[in-house]
Amino acid sequence: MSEIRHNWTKEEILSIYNKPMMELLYEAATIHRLHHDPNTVQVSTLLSIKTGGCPEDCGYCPQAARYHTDIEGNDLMSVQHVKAQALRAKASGSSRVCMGAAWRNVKDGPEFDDVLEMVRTINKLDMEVCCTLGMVTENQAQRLAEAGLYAYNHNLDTSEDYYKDVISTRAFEDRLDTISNVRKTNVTVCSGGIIGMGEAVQDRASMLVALATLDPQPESVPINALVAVPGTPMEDIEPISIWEMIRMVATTRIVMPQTQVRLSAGRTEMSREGQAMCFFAGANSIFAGDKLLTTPNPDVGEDMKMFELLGLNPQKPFVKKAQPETVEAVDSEYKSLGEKPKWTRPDHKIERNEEAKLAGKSK
Ligand code: SAM
Ligand code: DTB
Ligand code: SF4
Repeated sequence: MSEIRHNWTKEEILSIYNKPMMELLYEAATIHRLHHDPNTVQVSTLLSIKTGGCPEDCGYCPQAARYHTDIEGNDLMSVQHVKAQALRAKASGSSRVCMGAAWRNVKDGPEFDDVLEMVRTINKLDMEVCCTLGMVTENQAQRLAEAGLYAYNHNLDTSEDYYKDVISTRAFEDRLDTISNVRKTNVTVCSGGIIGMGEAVQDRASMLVALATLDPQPESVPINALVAVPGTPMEDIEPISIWEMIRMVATTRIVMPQTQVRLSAGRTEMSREGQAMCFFAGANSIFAGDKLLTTPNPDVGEDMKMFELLGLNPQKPFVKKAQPETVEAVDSEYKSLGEKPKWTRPDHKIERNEEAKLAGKSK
């Protein structure tokens, strides 16, 4: 086993990222094999339990209320609907369900109580449950843990520097604070980012420094390619090349050897050969199902054909960590505190975000 290092520097990571491709692939694949079965890839299913209408201004996101995108927003899904979708996901080979909500942060109340019930319900189906609900306090993270949450997704998304060019309604520090709140529980941490938002390679390296120097490192790191959605501030950004995705996956694998590296958004633009290179370079998870949260994703049947072609097997649930126990609502040790947490709101002006917000008004 190679050692887990928590003192990576940006220069070291950049020099890995920029290695000749064949050396980078060889090194990443070698480390991958020391820690993981190279023929196993986890299949997760995303469920958008609350779509659109988000008060944040994330420049990449079609769900921000202020931009003029075509997505159909809706209220929180019912527990029964979530259960039915989870059963479908399980039947099609998924071992994990990730529920996403277009919220800035979790607020105590009936909606959060419903989400806790969704977590209990899916955990009882013997699937790994992940949530991505925005910022959470320590008490909220504890309540999710008690319900049986396996993972919490909260991406750093980019470097601390570039974050200021992407989002003005919260700060990079808020993301780290939420991750640290989750870390105080037995819920595993899923945190990664997006490439292809106009950031420099240096920003990608800085983001990896921020993730790899966490101790412990995140159990899961999603690498998304920007899906440039019309109406968002990033609608006109040119797509990145597959080689950048491969370099990013390989570098992530090398600096975080034990982590599940997720080949996340952007797969509709990738060939099978491109995805195979990503699996070779250390990616060992995908999101399956014809939709991510709001944007298209490859058809699950096509993905299963790709698995067959490459001799890949879907990973069983709870291979990396035991299934958490579910505590019922009536037996809960952690009650709602009704906190009004002071998450920041820097509110600096980001030109392209302002333009995208105003654009629809003149249409
Ligand atoms: N609102 C919560 C939050 O922001 O943490 C959870 C949902 S949010 C949609 C989850 C993640 O989706 C973001 O952190 C971002 O990495 C990813 N995402 C959103 N829009 C994307 C896009 N257009 N392309 C790629 N990834 C995107
Ligand atoms: C992550 O890193 N990627 C997923 C999951 N975590 C929640 C979300 C991708 C969303 C892509 C844009 C959309 O479909 O709205
Ligand atoms: Fe809201 Fe999350 Fe989208 Fe940002 S990424 S606008 S917080 S749903």
